[in-house]
This record gives sequence, structure tokens and C-alpha cells, in this order.
Amino acid sequence: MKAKINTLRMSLSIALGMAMIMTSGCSLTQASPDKSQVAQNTGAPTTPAAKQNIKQSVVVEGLERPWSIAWLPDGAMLITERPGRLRVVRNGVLEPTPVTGLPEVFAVNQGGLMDVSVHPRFAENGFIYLTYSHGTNDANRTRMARAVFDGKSLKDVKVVFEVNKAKSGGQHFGSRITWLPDNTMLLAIGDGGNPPLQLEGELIRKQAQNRNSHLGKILRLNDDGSIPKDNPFVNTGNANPAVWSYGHRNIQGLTFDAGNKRVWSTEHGARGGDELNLVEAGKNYGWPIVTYSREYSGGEITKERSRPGMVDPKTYWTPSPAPSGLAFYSNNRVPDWQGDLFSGELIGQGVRHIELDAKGNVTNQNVIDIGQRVRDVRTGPDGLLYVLTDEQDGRLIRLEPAS
Ligand SMILES: [Ca+2]
Repeated sequence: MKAKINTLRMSLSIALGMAMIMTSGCSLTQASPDKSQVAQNTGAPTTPAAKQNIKQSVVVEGLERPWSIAWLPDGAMLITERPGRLRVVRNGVLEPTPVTGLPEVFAVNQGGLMDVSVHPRFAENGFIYLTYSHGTNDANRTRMARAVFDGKSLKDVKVVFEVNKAKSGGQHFGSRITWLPDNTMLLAIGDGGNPPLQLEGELIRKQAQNRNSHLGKILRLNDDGSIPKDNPFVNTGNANPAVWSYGHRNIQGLTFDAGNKRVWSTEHGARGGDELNLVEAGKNYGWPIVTYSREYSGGEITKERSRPGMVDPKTYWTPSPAPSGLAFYSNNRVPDWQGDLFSGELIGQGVRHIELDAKGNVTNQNVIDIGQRVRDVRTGPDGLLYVLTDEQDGRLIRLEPAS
């Protein structure tokens, strides 16, 4: 176990034991009442969280339902707000005027403007990417647009991807973006929604096992939305060539460990069974054939937890903490954090610090209490962690070891 440092500044920053997590969980408002109990890890040992002393600094307040953070090469931060605005933070100050030229979004329930990602060669091409839900309550899809950002507005907005099947309702859009070293991008898409929602005469969740469908997948795309020729199913009949991995319910955290060339994701179960997955090209992650999750009603989704040919999660969590943004930490700023994952939690109202061994197995976990629903966690260019809280008056919070 790594030694952790001992002091802290803000009162909301107190590191906590499980009892406190339970307390904060009971006060939540959340769409799925059965998820309102908290975050108790069932997959790995948990350090008493009092060992984790973290200073928390509120950088910005007044963000409406912020969803994602990205940094430009000049250090400015881009933050999406789910109702459909893109905001800029420069030198720790939120610019009052949102970026202009955004696409129209379907902002209902879980939908709206979601991820923002900056092209690895932004300095040359000025490209940023936005994911969002588009359409109507009867027919909507996750889209990804590419645009040139000039510092104030979006130009040359082009829809470079949209899910190949329309669905109804406001659930399970995905839609995190992560770049790979070859400048292709991974894009996670949700399974479309919960029962009784159907598509093509069966529960829409079954789309996760249909390799012709973008729903319930991680997709791999070139930076213009075209399909890389070395995707795992390009030469497979009966599969969409964008598919990179499948059998996912609703990935809300996606990150790349460049040192070990590993892709990590977190996804929501329904009632319990939220998962951490080490994701590899062409593999099947099981949903909804195998899962530790149960229906919101409490009934079994399936009796199978594992099956040959399907990849088990590295760990799972019951009850559901509702994992959100995910960051793999590789910066030199905080040696204690190197090689670890940081997973935001909506219901858990914190950031889960997940320690891994060389093989990517979970060796330890504890939760940094934030006291609000956490929507995103990312490493900043300064090597500190930045957190967005999913509130009507959402915050950008910086985390660093107390010293
Ligand atoms: Ca799974």
C-alpha cells in the first residue's frame, strides 16, 4: 500500500470511512431509486479511506450540469454543459460567454451535449470533437461532430459519426472519446435503454450483442469519422466495421494507459454490477448475457456471471456507485498516483482511487469524498486531477495531495 500524505484544507475534503459514504448516499436524489444506496466495493480490498488526504479546491462554480473537460495546448479548458453549451476556462476564470456555433442537441434525461475532446494535433488543425444526442424523443441517436475552434466559436462543424440505429427515449447514449497513439479514436456508445424499451422486436439492450449495431459498443474511428482498415471486424461478415469491442451496457468512463497500451472503461449495470473493464480489440464484454447486475425491480437479468469467450470485468461494484469519468494517471507530479485509475462516481458522490498491479489487476481501492455527484475526472496538464460535479450549480474542483 502506498503511503499517503496527511493534511487537508477545505472542510468538504475530509477523507472518509465507509460509514460516511453511506450517509452521503442516503441524501441523494437519483432517477433510479434502487441505486440510492452506496458504493460498496465487492471486487477488491478497500483501504480505510482516512489514509487518503486530499486537498480540494473549487476552481469554478456556476456550471449547469457539466459533463466533460478537455484542455487546449495553451492551457485553456473546455467544459461541456449538458443542456448544450460549451464553456471556456482561462487562467482559472470561467468566460461569461459560451462558445458559439454549437450543434443543436436533444437535451432530455441523460441526453444532451456530452463529451468534448481535443485532436492530438490541435495546434496544426484546430479540431475539437463533441458528442451529443440528436433527434426527438421518438427517434434519437448519439452523434459526434468535428469543428474548428478559433478561441470563441466553432467553424466548419461537421457530423463525422452517428449511431446507425435510431432509438426512442432519453437513456444510455454513451459517449466518451479516447485517443489512441495512432490518432484513431475510441468512442463508447450505450445500449440504448432499459426494459421495456424495444428495438426491432426485442429488448433494445440485446443490441449490445449485435455486431451490426453501434449500440452497446466501443467503436474505433479515424479522425474524420472513417473506418480504420485494421479494425477487428472489417473482414468479418455480419458486423459493422466500426465495432472495436462489444457487449457493453453503458460506458461512462474511458481512458488510455499509454505506458502499457491498455484501454480501461467503466460501465453502469442496472441494479448493481457496475464494471471496470480492461478492454481489448474484438472482445465481448458479455452484456446482457453475463452480468452481476440485476433488473431495477430486483429480478435476474441472467443467471450467468461468466462464460467462455466473454471477458470478465477486472472488478465490479454492488450496490452501484454509478461510475462516470475515468482517468488513468501517468504524470510525474504525484508519484503516489502513478499507474492508478481515478473513477468518478455519480451515486457514490466521490472519486474512486483504484490501484493496479503490473497485470492490471485491482489491488486496492478507496473513495475520495466530493459530496456531490461526480460526472468527470481528468488529469490536467499540471499533473493534478480535475473533477466536474453533476449539479444544477456544478463545480470544477482540483484535487491534489495535502502536504
Ligand atoms: Ca461485462
